[in-house]
Amino acid sequence: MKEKRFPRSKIGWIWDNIKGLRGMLIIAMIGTVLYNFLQLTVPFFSQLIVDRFLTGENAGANFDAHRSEFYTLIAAMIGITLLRALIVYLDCMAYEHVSQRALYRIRNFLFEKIERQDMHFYNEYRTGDLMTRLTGDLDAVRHNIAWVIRMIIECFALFTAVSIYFFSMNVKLALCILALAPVIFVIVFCFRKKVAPMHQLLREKHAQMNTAAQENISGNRVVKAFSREDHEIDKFDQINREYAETNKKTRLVWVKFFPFVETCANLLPVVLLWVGGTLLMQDEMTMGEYVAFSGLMWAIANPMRLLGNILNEFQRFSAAADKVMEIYYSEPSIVDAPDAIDHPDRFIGKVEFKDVSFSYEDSDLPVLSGISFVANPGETIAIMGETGCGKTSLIQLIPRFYEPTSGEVLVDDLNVNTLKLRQLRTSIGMATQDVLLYSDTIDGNIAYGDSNLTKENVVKFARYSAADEFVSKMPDGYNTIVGERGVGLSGGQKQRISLARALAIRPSILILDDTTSAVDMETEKQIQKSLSELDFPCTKIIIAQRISTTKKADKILILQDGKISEEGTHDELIRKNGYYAELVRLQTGQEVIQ
Ligand code: DGT
Ligand code: MG
Repeated sequence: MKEKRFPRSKIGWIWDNIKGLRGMLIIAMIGTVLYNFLQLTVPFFSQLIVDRFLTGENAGANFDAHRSEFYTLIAAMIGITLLRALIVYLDCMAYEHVSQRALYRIRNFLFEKIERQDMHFYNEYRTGDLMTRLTGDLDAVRHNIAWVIRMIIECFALFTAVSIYFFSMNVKLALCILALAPVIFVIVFCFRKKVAPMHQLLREKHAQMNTAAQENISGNRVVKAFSREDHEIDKFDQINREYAETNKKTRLVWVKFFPFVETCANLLPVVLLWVGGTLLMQDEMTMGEYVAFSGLMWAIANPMRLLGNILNEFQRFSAAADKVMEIYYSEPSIVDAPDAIDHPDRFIGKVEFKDVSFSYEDSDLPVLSGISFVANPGETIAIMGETGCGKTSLIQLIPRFYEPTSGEVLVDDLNVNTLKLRQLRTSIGMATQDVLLYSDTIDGNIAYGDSNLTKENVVKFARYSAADEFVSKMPDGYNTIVGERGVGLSGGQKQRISLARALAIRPSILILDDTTSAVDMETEKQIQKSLSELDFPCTKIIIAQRISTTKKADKILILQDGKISEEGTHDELIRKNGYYAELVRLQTGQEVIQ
């Protein structure tokens, strides 16, 4: 897998995202060190008590003479234990707070990034994969702040504190015990090398599973229409199985290494008994010290055992962070030019293509070549042509969804790439070929581009698009909630809502991509009449298949294989006796039969 380069390292990136919370995180880290050092106080006091009051030469006499000291030590042990519990509690809260805030921030930032991306981005990334980045991957990042960082400090602090304490008590025994540490490091290093690619693979499988689920849920109608439920269930089962297998394999990597670590950890008490016992017998250490060593043996063993787990989680974070940072640092290629022209006034609505050629970034095939035409303010331009000839691609160049490979697209005689995207796009009302409505009320959907739109205006635009009639018949009228992608509405109804939505922003340029294809002839006529009587100036660019839609246009463009093959009014094109005339013959023939 190729290594991605980002402007910041993963830790630097987290650091950037906890701005304002850094103080709290540092205090939390100090807290972790503190409560781990406090762990040593109990064995330390135990050592004192054992040596003075339980096993020393004058133990009995000491106990009688310094009874209050004995109780003070016991009380101190209880007090410190309680204090430690309090610090652990506050510490966990602080880590949780910092990690949740960072998660919130990064998620909002990512969402904004995704929202502002261009079409190319959406062609490249699948919804399920993006969703995985926004949820599972980000949670791995949060877990890294809340748990992994804390555990690393905890292990390190505990190990260091205990090592210092051990050395202060008995250097020989401390050396013998810590001699095992390098072995652990070698094991853990080998483990890291093995497990890192596993986590990357696991993360990919997770995204694939989410993509499969998402595509199936949103495409459930197609699945049902073709009775492909069993096939889809089998397909999902396969992906799910691969994910589960990869998950298991990743977990099993540690299981292979674990026995070695466990053997080292289990050897610690043996070393203690052997070396410590010998030293005890040779009077080179006291019984209290032996008890302290024994009581703290876990503090050496536990970090050893935990290291694998920590590393595992860190690798999970690392794989997830790569994916999150890829979006975090991605930049759309279509953005405002640094010296973009400010155009706060309403556009007059002149659209001009000057020798425009275009192909999609991911393929070399030319989609449009040498396109030139002018749509004067207020005119209606119709674009016709067989499927796949480049009609949708052409109109997408006007709001700069894509950029031409060569040539210029101008609005009001200004090249669109010199305009501010926001000003350009809010001047264009677009009803796309693939209608997408939001899970909202019909009212909310129509007023999508202008949330201050009054109720009367919503109705007015619905009338323009011949939607009022069917909407007002619905039990909840304009308050009817439509499901995702407009479930609950017919194709023609969705198109009419989408047309009302495009009109509601009173655009200078209205672009309709096959918007009345699913509407009956009668309703279409009604819509055309409304469109010619709009109460605001508007240039209309209409893609359609029906002659009845395009007949009255000021200019009809016929696209063939990405080139304009015919251009003119209805009468002119009939006289030309080309593709358009043939279309008229074909369609009017059909209309007569109807
Ligand atoms: P329609 O809607 O079926 O009547 O067809 P048009 O005329 O709207 O065709 P259009 O512009 O969608 O597609 C023109 C060509 O470009 C066609 O060969 C498919 C290809 N194409 C469309 N969208 C993309 C895209 O996002 N990426 C790539 N690589 N090719 C695309
Ligand atoms: Mg199209």
